[in-house]
Amino acid sequence: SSDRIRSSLLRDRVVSAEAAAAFIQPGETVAMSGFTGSGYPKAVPLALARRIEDAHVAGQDFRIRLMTGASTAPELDGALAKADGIALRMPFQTDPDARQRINAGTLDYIDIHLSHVAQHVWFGFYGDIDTAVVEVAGIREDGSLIPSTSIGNNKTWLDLAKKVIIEVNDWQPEGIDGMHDVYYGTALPPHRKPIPLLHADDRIGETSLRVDPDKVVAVVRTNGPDRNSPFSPSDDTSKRIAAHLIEFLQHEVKKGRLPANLLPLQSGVGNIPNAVLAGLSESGFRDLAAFTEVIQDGMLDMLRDGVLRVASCTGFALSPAANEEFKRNIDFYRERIIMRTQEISNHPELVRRLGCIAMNGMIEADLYGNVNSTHVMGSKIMNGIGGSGDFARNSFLSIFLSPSTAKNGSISALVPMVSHVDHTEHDVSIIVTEHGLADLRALPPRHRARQILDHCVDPSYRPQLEDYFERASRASFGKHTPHLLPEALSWHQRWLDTGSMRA
Ligand code: 0RQ
Repeated sequence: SSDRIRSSLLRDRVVSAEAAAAFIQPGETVAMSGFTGSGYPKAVPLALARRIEDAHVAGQDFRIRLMTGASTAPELDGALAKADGIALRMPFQTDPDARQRINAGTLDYIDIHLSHVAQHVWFGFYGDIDTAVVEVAGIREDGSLIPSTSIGNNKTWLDLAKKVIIEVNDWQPEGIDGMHDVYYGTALPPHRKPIPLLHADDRIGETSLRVDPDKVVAVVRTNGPDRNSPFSPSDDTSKRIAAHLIEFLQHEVKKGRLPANLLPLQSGVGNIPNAVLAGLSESGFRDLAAFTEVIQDGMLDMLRDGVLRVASCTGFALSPAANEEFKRNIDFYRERIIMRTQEISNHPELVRRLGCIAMNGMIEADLYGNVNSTHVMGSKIMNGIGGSGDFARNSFLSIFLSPSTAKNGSISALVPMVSHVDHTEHDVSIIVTEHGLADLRALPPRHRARQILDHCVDPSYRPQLEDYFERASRASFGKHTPHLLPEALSWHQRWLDTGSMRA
């Protein structure tokens, strides 16, 4: 096929990954592409990790402050964490090596809403961006960049970085050209204007990213696959969670609170969201739309089967098989998928306007509907809040899905008080476990507790939670949101002490 680098100016900047990595200096703030394992740079981070290891062997200090769109892959987060090359990481990551260091207290991590990243950097909260490292699918004659399988914060990185390194990945489908919609209408307060997007499939921007060629210090050719998360088929628990949710959505349609083709779907990544998507297809829903961050296997299936008319996203998380399908039928998907910057894919203004149905996983929820998405036992971070808060607060329906227990039943996902709060009781409308669905809408706190006790908690923990609620309802200092403060977090402490939350 033809050369992906069609700008002669930028073709002259092609160098090896090692030569490109040499532009990055110790202490720099480096902003990279990548969102849930798609569209991240494949070669320069590995070369940088080797450079950092060499520096450490020579007794030199070499760490960077690393920003991305969201999670990346072993070749980026993994390699740089293993090399002890990251001083500070934001805004979201899922790498086991980085997680281990974060929880050991040796890697600083700032976990923020994904829609906040670009604007907080523009506001100057994070200082200067020294270097941007961005993967693209190609470079046009005029030097503009054809994004690859994620956009994330790339517009902001390219606009703000002092130096730019571009990776051109031949593995990405050339036919992806035209799928993107990069909005250049953002401004800083007090000069902001309404974002002119009224439907999930509106196009409001350009198909490529602009970059000042004078800032491009290196272009690197690569040919390597995205992370390709393996796909595990839905288990029984996921299917039961999905069935409760779908029954609820059908009920809402019958009541006239939702149209027959629902409202734009936002779906987190993982087994349970995949089961929900599969369940929607099987239940006869048609002509759906998605306004979401990540497209995973389930949404590709729905697009192919015509269940989903259109999907807006900023990145992908596909299995190897789904990735092949995506590349093979790229002309079909280009007509139905619109990729945006993450400040737009997750924009509160748009999520509120479109009235999304937000469906995300959680670690735990409490009697009153506060949700913890991030911290095990209140202190050990799992991944991060990601985009769940952007959608939870602003959606038409804010739904959280989880098995009722974790770690072989030694942990109840429904507890007296959450050990960390990401989504407050004010942001949560529905909680679903394999046992049932708690509808918290328009209910005061003690009625929300009743919903969770009656529908969500595992039977093996129900008497214990009933007992807490009953005693708290009698003895609490205030009766609005009853709690027994010395006991509120005792389930977590018991698990730390004994390995089980059971009394
Ligand atoms: O740990 O892998 O060590 O066994 O958490 O749990 O049940 O596989 O569920 O993959 O859906 O993850 C909240 C983490 C759920 C995820 C969370 C342990 C459990 C297991 C995974 P192991 P499951 P999921 C779109 C939206 C925030 C970001 C977000 C998440 C592991 O959904 O990161 O929503 N959400 N983004 O054992 C102790 C509990 C637990 C628990 C689960 N109560 N106590 N451990 N686990 N519940 C995407 C983006 O924003 C980019």
